[in-house]
Order: sequence, then C-alpha cells, then structure tokens
Amino acid sequence: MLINHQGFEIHKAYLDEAAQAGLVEDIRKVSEQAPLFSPETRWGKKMSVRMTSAGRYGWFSDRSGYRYIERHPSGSHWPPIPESVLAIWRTLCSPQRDPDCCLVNFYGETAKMGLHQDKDEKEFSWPVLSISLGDPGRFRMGGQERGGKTHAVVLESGDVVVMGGEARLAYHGIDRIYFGRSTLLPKGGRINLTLRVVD
Ligand code: MD3
Ligand code: FE
Repeated sequence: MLINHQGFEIHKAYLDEAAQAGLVEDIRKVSEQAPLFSPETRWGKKMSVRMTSAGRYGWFSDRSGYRYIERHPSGSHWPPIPESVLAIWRTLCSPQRDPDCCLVNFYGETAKMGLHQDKDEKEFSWPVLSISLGDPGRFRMGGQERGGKTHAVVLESGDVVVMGGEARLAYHGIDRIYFGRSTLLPKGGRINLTLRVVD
C-alpha cells in the first residue's frame, strides 16, 4: 500500500518476512565491521539511539557538531552498503545515482530521537529513504518550521518511507518504541536504515 502526502511517501509492508530477515543479516555483518556506538550531541549528552553507517560516508556527532565522516571512530573505512539495501533505493528512488551513506539506527526499549531536520547533507534535491525493521516505532513529522503542528504514524517492520520534495526538510523524530511487538530481532528493538545522498 502506498500513501503519498506532500513528498512523504509510505510504502506499508513493502518488504516481506524473508526480505526483512535478509536485511537484518546484512546489517549484522555491517555492524561486525563497524560496531554500533552512541554519538554525543554537541551539548555532550549521549544519544539513546546506537548508530553505525555503511557507504562512502557515515554520520557522526560529538561536541564539534553533526557531520559526515569517511571513517568509523575506530579508524576503519565504513563497509560498503549491502546490495540488498541498494536494490530498494534503485527501485524506489533512482537507478542512476546510488546513496553515499546508509545510516543504521538501533533503538532499544527506551531509545528516542527528538524532532530534528536532516540538514547535514550538501544536497537536498535527492530524497531520503528509510527502512524500518523489528519493533514498531512511533514516528512524528511536522513542517519545515520548529514548533508547528505534527502528525504521528507508526512505522512497522517492512515499511519503507521516501522523503522527497517538501518533506525533505520537515521536522521529524521517533517518540517511542513498542518494544517486543515484533519477533524479527530475537532480543527485540528497532532498526532503521536511512539512505542519503550527501554531496
Ligand atoms: C523526514 N531517523 O536518522 S527515519 C534520522 O526512524 C532519522 O530512525 C528516524 O530521522 C528513524 O535522521 C526517522 C524516516 C525519515 C528519515 C529522513 C527524513 C524521515 C525524514 C528526512 C526528512 C524528513
Ligand atoms: Fe532524521
């Protein structure tokens, strides 16, 4: 099922169970090469979401601010974006231009992501694609200004979201995780993959 509202395109249940399980396996391999870590915000507070990346760039944050960097904090290059993930981008976004970064977010029972805009990329003309795996999460989305009206939608395992057009610079975040509702990840939790063109 496809719902499209002002550049916010949700493909509910886009991935079947086998595709979801395959992605989890491919992401497990990424996190073996590039272990999950909790970035610090520019105010020195650890984020509750654990992260890693694949691709030419990975997203990073510390007291110096939010940015994309070419290596994992360990010093290694980020692993390549799995083909299974690229295939989804090529179908829903573009067969011409691959993303530069696949950000992997892992949410445990109490993790959240506050309302923010994604503006660390040099390019906003490409959409951002998001893949949800594991426990459902309540996603909140507003407009392009802070403090505006917001709408909540539950993102479930297998849902794929494409944010383009006006939605690309909309405020958004994850308020809560419905921990233990999915059996995809044996220990529970939610994985979100976001594919981005950075420069
Ligand atoms: C709306 N992640 O990593 S994905 C992030 O579920 C992030 O982990 C959330 O926000 C998550 O930055 C939401 C859906 C999403 C991704 C990018 C967007 C929504 C977006 C960019 C612009 C507007
Ligand atoms: Fe975001």
